[in-house]
Amino acid sequence: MSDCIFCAIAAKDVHGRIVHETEHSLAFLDVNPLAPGHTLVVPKDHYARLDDLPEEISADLWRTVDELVPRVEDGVDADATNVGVNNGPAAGQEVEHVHVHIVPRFEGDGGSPIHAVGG
Ligand code: IU
Repeated sequence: MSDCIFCAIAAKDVHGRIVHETEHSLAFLDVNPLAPGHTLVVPKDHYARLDDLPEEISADLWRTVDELVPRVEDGVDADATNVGVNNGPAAGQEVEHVHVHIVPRFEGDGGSPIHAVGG
């Protein structure tokens, strides 16, 4: 998609702080991190929502997330991570290109867990 920032990063037309790459997925540091090491994992091709992903690309994406979670935690010496997707604008998705957030968490950091609506 021509005006998509994550497509541009995946195409290397725009600089991203890329930390990992597979055949179908790319991981890079969030430009506005919620915590040090906040990483986004995206499919290289443009898909807006999780249920748009073809099976092979979805499998590659989640395999990449699985591999990166411990690496991100180790990299910044985190105690835990929040891993999540804002899947659609009503859920807070601002960039309409699927991205999985890996947010490092530290004991007592005061950050928010993912809560149920109204929780
Ligand atoms: P959201 O789930 O769509 O709300 O998250 C979008 C994220 O993309 C957000 O954390 C931004 O800081 C991040 N981001 C980025 O890393 N690089 C960019 O050029 C843009 C947004 I625009």
